[in-house]
Amino acid sequence: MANIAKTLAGRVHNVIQVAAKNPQLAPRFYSAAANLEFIKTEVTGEKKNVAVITLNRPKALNALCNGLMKELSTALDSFEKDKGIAAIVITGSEKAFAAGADIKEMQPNTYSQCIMGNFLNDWTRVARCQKPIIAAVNGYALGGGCELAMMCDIIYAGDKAKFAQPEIALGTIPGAGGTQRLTRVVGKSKAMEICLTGNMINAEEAEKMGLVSKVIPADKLVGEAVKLGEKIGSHSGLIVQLCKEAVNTAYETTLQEGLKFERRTFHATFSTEDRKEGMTAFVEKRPAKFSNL
Ligand code: CO8
Repeated sequence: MANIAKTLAGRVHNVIQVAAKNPQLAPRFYSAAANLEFIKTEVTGEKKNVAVITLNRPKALNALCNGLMKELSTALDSFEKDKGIAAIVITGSEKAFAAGADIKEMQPNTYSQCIMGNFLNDWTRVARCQKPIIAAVNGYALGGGCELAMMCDIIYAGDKAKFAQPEIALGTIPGAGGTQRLTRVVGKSKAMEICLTGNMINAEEAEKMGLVSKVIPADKLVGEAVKLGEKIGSHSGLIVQLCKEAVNTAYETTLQEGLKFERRTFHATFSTEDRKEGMTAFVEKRPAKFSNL
């Protein structure tokens, strides 16, 4: 505990020093940042409109314990409310995005405790976020780590990333999307093989099967994910939100219902100032200035 306090005090001190010398370079840390034990948060990008959440439990390869998931949910609550944030990046370390749910914490759980305590019910905050979330995956994304990445909207992988659903080797099955989201993304045969063997797949294979959208050298990964967040953030936040909802609807409904939802949402954009501004700016050959109205 004393070590954690010392590390946090050192980190805060360094941030204050950087900010004092170069205020424009200083990342915006949230007031609660000094109390975080399992994650780090920072606001970055040229316009300081991309939030980066770094899972920070190195000794356990970022295994997802209750404390970590609570801090992650709280950070998402605050970034979702923050009008200055356009996109969120979730990342880990070079060795591990997350090596799964914390097996040591789960080990004593009984069936009754899982049911009565609704285990994992509050671990899906990422999937409910209205703002776009990019997973920047370096190293291991195993079990719950892979599921956490799949709850995000876009996955960028470092070239050494490794994905797996190894729950089968622990005598259990994936509990937060490994049998469902993965199957929708990669198809039945591949998802079956991944879930029934627990085998790891590398970044290249993951890209080939559509699980990740890009493979990037490990040391450039977070920077590229932030750039992606900035690009998304250059558009209207209001329309980005509607567009995210429309793409997600493709996973939840039939093609006809989805197409109807898309068409109605498209029509609805015509009631917004940002649609008017976007098209007017094109016609007037100038950059659009969006207002989220
Ligand atoms: N839980 C708890 N501790 C872990 C975990 C984990 N999932 N993974 C690694 N650790 C710990 C190790 O116990 C070790 O701790 P210690 O030093 O105290 O012994 C430390 O991290 C370093 O790990 P290793 O020494 O094993 O490191 P290696 O480089 O030799 O191996 C591996 C790395 C291959 C990643 C290996 O650690 C491993 O196989 N880990 C377990 C992977 C796994 O089975 N994950 C699935 C867990 S079950 C699950 O995720 C259910 C999902 C539920 C939904 C979640 C929703 C978001």
